[in-house]
Amino acid sequence: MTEQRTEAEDATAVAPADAGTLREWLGQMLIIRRFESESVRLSYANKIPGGIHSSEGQEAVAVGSIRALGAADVVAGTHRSHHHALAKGMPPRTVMAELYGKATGCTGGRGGSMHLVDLSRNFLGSNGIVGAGLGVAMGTALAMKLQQRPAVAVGYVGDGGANTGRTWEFINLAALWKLPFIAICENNLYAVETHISRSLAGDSIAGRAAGFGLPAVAVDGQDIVAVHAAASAARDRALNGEGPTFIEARTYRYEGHNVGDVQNYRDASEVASWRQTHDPIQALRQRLAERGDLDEAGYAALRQQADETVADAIDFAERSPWPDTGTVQRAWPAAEPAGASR
Ligand SMILES: Cc1ncc(C[n+]2csc(CCOP(=O)(O)OP(=O)(O)O)c2C)c(N)n1
Ligand SMILES: [Mg+2]
Repeated sequence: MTEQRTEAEDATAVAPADAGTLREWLGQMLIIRRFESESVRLSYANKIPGGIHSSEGQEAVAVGSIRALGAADVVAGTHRSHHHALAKGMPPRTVMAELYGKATGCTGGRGGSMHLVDLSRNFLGSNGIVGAGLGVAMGTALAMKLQQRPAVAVGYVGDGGANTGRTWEFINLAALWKLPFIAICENNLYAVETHISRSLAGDSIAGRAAGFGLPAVAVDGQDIVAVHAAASAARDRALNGEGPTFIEARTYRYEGHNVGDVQNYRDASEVASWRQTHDPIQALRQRLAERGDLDEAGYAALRQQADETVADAIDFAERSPWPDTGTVQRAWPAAEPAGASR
Protein backbone atom coordinates (compact mmCIF):
# COMPACT_ATOMS: atom_id res chain seq x y z
CA MET A 1 0.00 0.00 0.00
CA THR A 2 1.21 3.49 -0.75
CA GLU A 3 1.34 5.95 2.13
CA GLN A 4 -0.68 9.08 1.45
CA ARG A 5 0.20 12.25 3.25
CA THR A 6 -3.10 13.83 4.09
CA GLU A 7 -4.30 17.32 4.82
CA ALA A 8 -4.95 16.19 8.37
CA GLU A 9 -1.37 15.09 8.86
CA ASP A 10 -0.11 18.39 7.46
CA ALA A 11 -2.36 20.24 9.88
CA THR A 12 -0.54 18.66 12.81
CA ALA A 13 2.57 20.59 11.85
CA VAL A 14 0.82 23.90 12.40
CA ALA A 15 -1.43 23.07 15.34
CA PRO A 16 0.49 21.01 17.90
CA ALA A 17 -1.38 20.29 21.11
CA ASP A 18 0.07 21.75 24.31
CA ALA A 19 2.45 19.65 26.40
CA GLY A 20 -0.03 19.02 29.21
CA THR A 21 -2.59 17.66 26.76
CA LEU A 22 -0.04 15.44 25.04
CA ARG A 23 1.12 14.07 28.41
CA GLU A 24 -2.49 13.26 29.30
CA TRP A 25 -2.88 11.40 26.00
CA LEU A 26 0.34 9.50 26.72
CA GLY A 27 -0.90 8.59 30.20
CA GLN A 28 -4.17 7.29 28.75
CA MET A 29 -2.33 5.21 26.15
CA LEU A 30 -0.13 3.75 28.88
CA ILE A 31 -3.21 2.77 30.89
CA ILE A 32 -4.66 1.01 27.84
CA ARG A 33 -1.35 -0.72 27.08
CA ARG A 34 -1.09 -2.03 30.64
CA PHE A 35 -4.78 -2.92 30.79
CA GLU A 36 -4.41 -5.01 27.65
CA SER A 37 -1.21 -6.80 28.59
CA GLU A 38 -2.69 -7.63 31.99
CA SER A 39 -5.96 -8.79 30.40
CA VAL A 40 -4.07 -11.20 28.16
CA ARG A 41 -2.10 -12.50 31.15
CA LEU A 42 -5.30 -12.93 33.19
CA SER A 43 -7.03 -14.73 30.33
CA TYR A 44 -4.24 -17.29 30.18
CA ALA A 45 -4.47 -17.56 33.97
CA ASN A 46 -8.20 -18.44 33.62
CA LYS A 47 -9.23 -15.37 35.56
CA ILE A 48 -11.01 -13.88 32.55
CA PRO A 49 -13.49 -16.27 30.93
CA GLY A 50 -14.29 -16.28 27.22
CA GLY A 51 -12.20 -14.73 24.51
CA ILE A 52 -10.69 -11.28 24.48
CA HIS A 53 -9.23 -9.29 21.62
CA SER A 54 -6.29 -7.15 22.67
CA SER A 55 -5.92 -3.65 21.24
CA GLU A 56 -2.25 -3.43 22.14
CA GLY A 57 -0.55 -1.41 19.40
CA GLN A 58 -3.73 0.44 18.45
CA GLU A 59 -3.92 2.84 21.41
CA ALA A 60 -3.32 6.02 19.40
CA VAL A 61 -6.33 5.41 17.17
CA ALA A 62 -8.74 5.30 20.11
CA VAL A 63 -7.19 8.03 22.25
CA GLY A 64 -6.42 10.34 19.33
CA SER A 65 -9.92 10.15 17.89
CA ILE A 66 -11.89 10.12 21.12
CA ARG A 67 -9.93 13.06 22.57
CA ALA A 68 -11.23 15.04 19.58
CA LEU A 69 -14.82 14.48 20.78
CA GLY A 70 -17.07 16.15 23.33
CA ALA A 71 -18.87 14.31 26.12
CA ALA A 72 -22.17 14.38 24.19
CA ASP A 73 -20.60 12.70 21.18
CA VAL A 74 -21.34 9.03 20.88
CA VAL A 75 -18.96 6.15 20.19
CA ALA A 76 -19.76 2.61 19.06
CA GLY A 77 -17.01 0.03 18.90
CA THR A 78 -16.12 -3.37 17.54
CA HIS A 79 -15.22 -6.75 19.02
CA ARG A 80 -11.77 -5.22 19.77
CA SER A 81 -12.86 -2.26 21.88
CA HIS A 82 -11.21 -2.14 25.29
CA HIS A 83 -9.22 0.87 24.08
CA HIS A 84 -12.37 2.65 22.84
CA ALA A 85 -14.20 2.05 26.13
CA LEU A 86 -11.31 3.28 28.27
CA ALA A 87 -10.62 6.28 26.04
CA LYS A 88 -14.31 7.25 26.24
CA GLY A 89 -13.91 7.47 29.98
CA MET A 90 -15.18 4.13 31.25
CA PRO A 91 -13.44 3.42 34.56
CA PRO A 92 -10.84 0.64 34.29
CA ARG A 93 -12.49 -0.93 37.36
CA THR A 94 -15.87 -1.51 35.71
CA VAL A 95 -14.28 -2.68 32.47
CA MET A 96 -11.96 -5.15 34.22
CA ALA A 97 -14.79 -6.39 36.47
CA GLU A 98 -16.88 -6.97 33.34
CA LEU A 99 -14.07 -9.01 31.76
CA TYR A 100 -13.96 -11.08 34.96
CA GLY A 101 -17.74 -11.60 34.79
CA LYS A 102 -18.28 -9.95 38.15
CA ALA A 103 -21.46 -8.18 39.33
CA THR A 104 -19.67 -4.81 39.48
CA GLY A 105 -18.87 -4.90 35.78
CA CYS A 106 -20.51 -2.44 33.42
CA THR A 107 -23.17 -4.96 32.40
CA GLY A 108 -23.28 -6.79 35.70
CA GLY A 109 -20.77 -9.35 34.54
CA ARG A 110 -23.11 -10.84 31.97
CA GLY A 111 -21.70 -9.27 28.82
CA GLY A 112 -17.95 -9.59 28.93
CA SER A 113 -15.36 -8.12 26.61
CA MET A 114 -17.59 -7.80 23.55
CA HIS A 115 -20.50 -6.19 25.40
CA LEU A 116 -18.87 -3.28 27.18
CA VAL A 117 -21.31 -0.42 27.41
CA ASP A 118 -21.72 2.83 29.34
CA LEU A 119 -24.68 4.91 28.24
CA SER A 120 -23.86 7.59 30.83
CA ARG A 121 -20.63 8.25 28.93
CA ASN A 122 -22.18 7.79 25.49
CA PHE A 123 -20.25 4.63 24.83
CA LEU A 124 -22.75 2.51 22.93
CA GLY A 125 -20.77 -0.61 23.23
CA SER A 126 -18.33 -3.10 21.94
CA ASN A 127 -19.98 -5.50 19.54
CA GLY A 128 -19.34 -9.08 18.47
CA ILE A 129 -20.82 -8.64 15.00
CA VAL A 130 -18.19 -7.46 12.55
CA GLY A 131 -19.24 -4.12 11.05
CA ALA A 132 -22.28 -3.67 13.27
CA GLY A 133 -20.87 -0.92 15.50
CA LEU A 134 -20.68 1.28 12.47
CA GLY A 135 -24.43 0.83 11.99
CA VAL A 136 -25.15 1.62 15.63
CA ALA A 137 -23.24 4.89 15.24
CA MET A 138 -24.83 5.67 11.88
CA GLY A 139 -28.34 5.18 13.31
CA THR A 140 -27.43 7.39 16.26
CA ALA A 141 -26.17 10.05 13.84
CA LEU A 142 -29.52 9.90 12.06
CA ALA A 143 -31.31 10.44 15.39
CA MET A 144 -28.98 13.33 16.19
CA LYS A 145 -29.74 14.97 12.88
CA LEU A 146 -33.50 14.50 13.21
CA GLN A 147 -33.41 15.83 16.78
CA GLN A 148 -31.03 18.65 15.75
CA ARG A 149 -28.61 17.71 18.52
CA PRO A 150 -25.19 19.37 18.25
CA ALA A 151 -23.23 16.14 18.51
CA VAL A 152 -21.55 13.56 16.34
CA ALA A 153 -21.49 9.76 16.34
CA VAL A 154 -18.30 7.81 15.75
CA GLY A 155 -18.25 4.19 14.65
CA TYR A 156 -15.21 1.96 14.38
CA VAL A 157 -14.63 -0.90 11.99
CA GLY A 158 -11.65 -3.06 11.09
CA ASP A 159 -10.02 -3.77 7.75
CA GLY A 160 -11.86 -7.10 7.71
CA GLY A 161 -15.10 -5.25 8.46
CA ALA A 162 -14.37 -3.07 5.44
CA ASN A 163 -14.90 -6.18 3.32
CA THR A 164 -18.46 -6.68 4.52
CA GLY A 165 -21.46 -5.29 2.68
CA ARG A 166 -23.13 -3.73 5.69
CA THR A 167 -20.22 -1.34 6.20
CA TRP A 168 -20.87 0.26 2.83
CA GLU A 169 -24.62 0.33 3.31
CA PHE A 170 -24.00 2.50 6.39
CA ILE A 171 -21.48 4.72 4.61
CA ASN A 172 -23.78 5.15 1.63
CA LEU A 173 -26.75 6.31 3.70
CA ALA A 174 -24.60 8.49 5.96
CA ALA A 175 -23.17 10.25 2.91
CA LEU A 176 -26.55 10.53 1.19
CA TRP A 177 -28.25 11.98 4.28
CA LYS A 178 -25.23 14.08 5.32
CA LEU A 179 -25.25 12.63 8.80
CA PRO A 180 -23.01 13.87 11.65
CA PHE A 181 -21.07 10.65 11.47
CA ILE A 182 -17.40 9.68 11.52
CA ALA A 183 -16.40 6.21 10.38
CA ILE A 184 -12.97 5.17 11.60
CA CYS A 185 -11.43 2.08 10.05
CA GLU A 186 -8.65 0.61 12.17
CA ASN A 187 -6.63 -1.03 9.46
CA ASN A 188 -4.35 -3.27 11.51
CA LEU A 189 -3.46 -5.31 8.40
CA TYR A 190 -5.13 -8.54 9.55
CA ALA A 191 -8.61 -10.01 9.77
CA VAL A 192 -8.06 -13.02 12.03
CA GLU A 193 -5.34 -14.81 10.00
CA THR A 194 -5.80 -13.05 6.68
CA HIS A 195 -3.38 -10.32 5.65
CA ILE A 196 -5.03 -7.41 3.87
CA SER A 197 -2.99 -8.07 0.72
CA ARG A 198 -5.05 -11.25 0.31
CA SER A 199 -8.45 -9.64 0.85
CA LEU A 200 -8.53 -6.03 -0.37
CA ALA A 201 -9.28 -5.14 -3.98
CA GLY A 202 -8.36 -1.64 -4.99
CA ASP A 203 -5.61 0.62 -3.70
CA SER A 204 -6.85 1.33 -0.21
CA ILE A 205 -9.84 1.27 2.10
CA ALA A 206 -9.95 5.08 2.13
CA GLY A 207 -9.94 5.01 -1.67
CA ARG A 208 -12.90 2.66 -1.63
CA ALA A 209 -14.77 4.94 0.78
CA ALA A 210 -14.11 7.99 -1.40
CA GLY A 211 -16.35 6.40 -4.03
CA PHE A 212 -19.33 7.21 -1.82
CA GLY A 213 -18.68 10.92 -2.24
CA LEU A 214 -17.51 11.77 1.26
CA PRO A 215 -14.10 12.95 2.39
CA ALA A 216 -11.97 9.87 2.99
CA VAL A 217 -8.50 10.25 4.45
CA ALA A 218 -5.76 7.82 5.40
CA VAL A 219 -3.68 8.67 8.45
CA ASP A 220 -0.79 7.09 10.29
CA GLY A 221 -2.68 5.44 13.13
CA GLN A 222 0.50 5.22 15.20
CA ASP A 223 0.75 9.03 15.25
CA ILE A 224 -1.74 10.21 17.82
CA VAL A 225 -1.45 13.83 16.74
CA ALA A 226 -2.31 12.91 13.15
CA VAL A 227 -5.29 10.83 14.26
CA HIS A 228 -6.50 13.65 16.51
CA ALA A 229 -6.20 16.21 13.71
CA ALA A 230 -8.16 14.02 11.29
CA ALA A 231 -10.90 13.34 13.84
CA SER A 232 -11.11 17.02 14.83
CA ALA A 233 -11.51 18.07 11.21
CA ALA A 234 -14.17 15.40 10.72
CA ARG A 235 -16.04 16.52 13.83
CA ASP A 236 -15.97 20.17 12.71
CA ARG A 237 -17.41 19.16 9.35
CA ALA A 238 -20.14 17.08 10.95
CA LEU A 239 -21.13 19.83 13.40
CA ASN A 240 -21.25 22.31 10.51
CA GLY A 241 -23.84 20.13 8.80
CA GLU A 242 -21.39 19.09 6.08
CA GLY A 243 -21.87 15.38 6.67
CA PRO A 244 -19.73 12.35 7.40
CA THR A 245 -16.04 11.63 7.02
CA PHE A 246 -14.24 8.33 6.61
CA ILE A 247 -10.87 7.94 8.31
CA GLU A 248 -8.63 4.97 7.62
CA ALA A 249 -6.12 4.77 10.47
CA ARG A 250 -3.19 2.53 9.55
CA THR A 251 -2.17 0.62 12.62
CA TYR A 252 -1.04 -2.80 13.85
CA ARG A 253 -2.12 -5.26 16.51
CA TYR A 254 0.70 -6.63 18.61
CA GLU A 255 -1.14 -9.64 20.04
CA GLY A 256 -2.84 -12.43 18.15
CA HIS A 257 -6.40 -12.02 16.91
CA ASN A 258 -7.60 -13.25 20.28
CA VAL A 259 -6.11 -14.98 23.28
CA GLY A 260 -4.96 -18.42 22.18
CA ASP A 261 -4.12 -17.45 18.59
CA VAL A 262 -0.83 -19.23 17.78
CA GLN A 263 -0.06 -16.72 15.02
CA ASN A 264 1.59 -18.97 12.49
CA TYR A 265 0.42 -16.61 9.73
CA ARG A 266 2.98 -13.90 10.48
CA ASP A 267 6.63 -13.72 11.47
CA ALA A 268 7.52 -12.72 15.00
CA SER A 269 10.03 -10.36 13.36
CA GLU A 270 7.16 -8.41 11.77
CA VAL A 271 5.59 -7.82 15.18
CA ALA A 272 8.95 -6.91 16.69
CA SER A 273 9.62 -4.45 13.90
CA TRP A 274 6.31 -2.65 14.47
CA ARG A 275 6.93 -2.56 18.21
CA GLN A 276 10.41 -1.13 17.72
CA THR A 277 9.81 1.33 14.91
CA HIS A 278 6.09 2.21 14.85
CA ASP A 279 5.01 2.16 18.45
CA PRO A 280 2.44 4.90 19.16
CA ILE A 281 3.50 5.32 22.79
CA GLN A 282 7.19 5.63 22.01
CA ALA A 283 6.40 8.01 19.14
CA LEU A 284 4.55 10.40 21.44
CA ARG A 285 7.13 9.99 24.18
CA GLN A 286 9.85 10.94 21.70
CA ARG A 287 7.85 13.90 20.39
CA LEU A 288 7.49 15.22 23.94
CA ALA A 289 11.13 14.54 24.82
CA GLU A 290 12.37 16.36 21.71
CA ARG A 291 10.33 19.40 22.73
CA GLY A 292 11.84 19.24 26.21
CA ASP A 293 8.40 18.45 27.66
CA LEU A 294 9.09 14.99 29.09
CA ASP A 295 12.19 13.59 30.74
CA GLU A 296 12.92 10.02 31.88
CA ALA A 297 11.50 10.64 35.33
CA GLY A 298 8.32 12.14 33.89
CA TYR A 299 7.80 9.11 31.67
CA ALA A 300 8.51 6.71 34.53
CA ALA A 301 5.92 8.52 36.66
CA LEU A 302 3.27 8.17 33.93
CA ARG A 303 4.04 4.46 33.60
CA GLN A 304 3.84 3.93 37.32
CA GLN A 305 0.52 5.75 37.45
CA ALA A 306 -0.81 3.53 34.63
CA ASP A 307 0.43 0.35 36.32
CA GLU A 308 -1.18 1.37 39.61
CA THR A 309 -4.49 2.23 37.93
CA VAL A 310 -4.65 -1.20 36.30
CA ALA A 311 -3.51 -3.00 39.46
CA ASP A 312 -6.34 -1.26 41.30
CA ALA A 313 -8.82 -2.35 38.60
CA ILE A 314 -7.67 -5.97 38.89
CA ASP A 315 -7.88 -5.85 42.68
CA PHE A 316 -11.40 -4.43 42.39
CA ALA A 317 -12.44 -7.20 40.00
CA GLU A 318 -10.91 -9.88 42.23
CA ARG A 319 -12.74 -8.60 45.33
CA SER A 320 -16.09 -8.13 43.56
CA PRO A 321 -18.95 -10.62 43.97
CA TRP A 322 -20.24 -12.91 41.26
CA PRO A 323 -23.65 -12.01 39.78
CA ASP A 324 -26.62 -13.44 41.65
CA THR A 325 -27.69 -16.42 39.57
CA GLY A 326 -31.16 -16.10 41.07
CA THR A 327 -31.73 -13.03 38.93
CA VAL A 328 -31.09 -14.83 35.66
CA GLN A 329 -34.26 -14.93 33.57
CA ARG A 330 -35.20 -18.29 32.19
CA ALA A 331 -35.06 -17.79 28.42
CA TRP A 332 -34.87 -21.36 27.15
CA PRO A 333 -36.67 -23.62 26.98
CA ALA A 334 -39.46 -21.06 26.84
CA ALA A 335 -42.19 -21.29 29.43
CA GLU A 336 -45.15 -23.21 28.10
CA PRO A 337 -47.81 -20.83 26.73
CA ALA A 338 -51.02 -20.80 28.77
CA GLY A 339 -53.35 -23.59 27.67
CA ALA A 340 -50.74 -25.32 25.56
CA SER A 341 -50.84 -28.51 27.62
CA ARG A 342 -54.52 -29.13 27.03
C1 LIG B 1 -20.69 -10.81 10.95
C2 LIG B 1 -19.49 -11.53 11.48
N1 LIG B 1 -18.78 -12.31 10.65
C3 LIG B 1 -17.69 -12.96 11.12
C4 LIG B 1 -17.32 -12.84 12.42
C5 LIG B 1 -16.08 -13.59 12.93
N2 LIG B 1 -14.99 -12.60 13.10
C6 LIG B 1 -14.73 -12.07 14.32
S1 LIG B 1 -13.49 -10.95 14.24
C7 LIG B 1 -13.28 -11.21 12.60
C8 LIG B 1 -12.22 -10.46 11.82
C9 LIG B 1 -12.35 -9.00 11.92
O1 LIG B 1 -11.23 -8.40 11.33
P1 LIG B 1 -11.12 -6.85 11.35
O2 LIG B 1 -12.40 -6.23 10.91
O3 LIG B 1 -9.92 -6.51 10.55
O4 LIG B 1 -10.92 -6.46 12.87
P2 LIG B 1 -9.70 -6.83 13.85
O5 LIG B 1 -9.99 -8.18 14.43
O6 LIG B 1 -8.46 -6.81 13.06
O7 LIG B 1 -9.74 -5.76 14.89
C10 LIG B 1 -14.18 -12.15 12.11
C11 LIG B 1 -14.25 -12.58 10.71
C12 LIG B 1 -18.10 -12.03 13.25
N3 LIG B 1 -17.81 -11.86 14.54
N4 LIG B 1 -19.17 -11.35 12.76
MG1 LIG C 1 -8.02 -6.04 11.19
